[in-house]
Parts: sequence; structure tokens; C-alpha cells
Amino acid sequence: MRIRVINPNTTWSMTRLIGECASAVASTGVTVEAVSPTMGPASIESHYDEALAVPGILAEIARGEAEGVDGYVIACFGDPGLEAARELARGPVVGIAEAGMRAATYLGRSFSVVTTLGRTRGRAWDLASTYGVEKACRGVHACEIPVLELETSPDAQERITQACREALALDESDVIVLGCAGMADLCAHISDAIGAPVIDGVAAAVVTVEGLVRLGLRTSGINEYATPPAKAYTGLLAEFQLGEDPAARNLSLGSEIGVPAPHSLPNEQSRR
Ligand code: 2AL
Repeated sequence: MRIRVINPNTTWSMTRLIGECASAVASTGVTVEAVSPTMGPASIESHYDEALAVPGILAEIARGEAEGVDGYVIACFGDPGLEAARELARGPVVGIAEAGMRAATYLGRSFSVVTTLGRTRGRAWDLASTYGVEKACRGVHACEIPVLELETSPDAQERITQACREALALDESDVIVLGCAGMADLCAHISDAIGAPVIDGVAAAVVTVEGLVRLGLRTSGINEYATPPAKAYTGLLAEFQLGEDPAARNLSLGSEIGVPAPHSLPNEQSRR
């Protein structure tokens, strides 16, 4: 089974970290391919960043489809482009906010999100509402560490741990959901330190995709997630035009970053 984990930002060191955390939870026989698009923002911490990350994500999905990938994780806590990705992919596509928040509801009555910058809190609340877990989400807290400083700031781990501790106390919640893929490697440490379940959405999404694929389940190809109607796309987006034949996707903007050597492609049933 091949699971492609897409880091929607273009910072390769973060993609590598995400790939390591994703591989650590995947079962034997599952190949995790961590990729990032060649075009897009270096980090995603605004609505503008999120919007401009989406074309690169869709190019990665289209490339994955051509290569026979079984399922995808969108590894950014805003779950950018998730529904559009589902319109392109045969296999399941799971976002890390979605997987993290849903997993939290299995482990406690309530959860708190600890994210990067305060300006991303609104998006997290929107997603909690979209996924129907708004009642369980007691708070969304920011540690005010920019995404790319998660790797470089010497006290990042300590500050995030403290933010998680404070969130639990303030919200009287049962579980913490980490609000950035760049925090994936801190999960176990923080859980030990605060004595509560801490969920990294990357890990939660990988095991969700793996489980769905193992169950033989695919994205529904009927109604809302059916192939988008063919039409003209112009200007910078011309290469995103889909052909009439949904099986012959030929978006040509896919990245070469981080894609491992080709594997033998699994025999896949087309869903359309
Ligand atoms: C993220 C994330 O997961 N990756 C990224 O670039 N930005 N999320 C966030 N809340 O800052």
C-alpha cells in the first residue's frame, strides 16, 4: 500500500520531519511517501497562504493518481484543498485537522487545540464546526510560534508544552490536538509531560487512511465528490484543466521533490 503524505508548504526540512513521523506509525508493508509541491508558500499561516497552497496540493494528487497511490494525507492543520482533492483522488484523502479532531472525540468528551499563530485560530474553529465536533472543542490556543520557527526556536518544545498544559487547565478538556504538522515530533514528549492524550494529526491521518484502504474503501465517486465537470481553465491555471476522461488526468505541475524511486504500481480498480 502506498500512502502519499503531502506537506502543502514548500519547506523540505518540515516535509522530512512529517515523513518520519508518518512512517513511524504506518504498518509493515505500507510505504509512506512524503512530498511537498514545488510551488506555493514556505509555510501556511494565513488564509492567503492556504489559498495559494491549494494548486500545488492538487497537482500532487493528480500526480499520485497517475502513479497509483492508494491514499493521501493533507498534512497542514487548515486542511487546505481537502474537498477538491477528494474530487480528484480514487483513494481516501484525509486532512490532519479532521483526523486529529475526530480521533480526540474517541478519547475524551472534550479537546483543546494548540496551534501556532493566533491568526490561525479562526480556521481551526471553522473546521471544528465543519466536522461536527464544535461542541467537543473547548478552545483553540496559540503558542505564537511561527511555523518555520518550530524547527529553529530553542524553546519551542517547552513553550508548546506549557501552552498545552494551560489549555487543558483553562478549558477543563480531556485531550490535546496539536494544531500544526510541524509539531508532529513533539507529541509523545508533551503527552508524557502533561499526563493527557495528545494527538498529532499526521499520525492520526496516516492510520485512518491506512485503515480505510485496508477495508477496501475508496472516495465516493458519485454526487458531490464526482469528477469535476470538464471546462476551460485559463492563464496560470491552464494546466489544471481536466480532460473529459477522468481516468486520464494529465495535470503537469507535480513536484519532483522528495518522491522516492518508483514502486511497482498496485493493481487498482478505477472508481469511475
Ligand atoms: C500549519 C501546518 O500544519 N503547516 C503549515 O505550514 N501551517 N498550520 C498552522 N496552524 O500553522
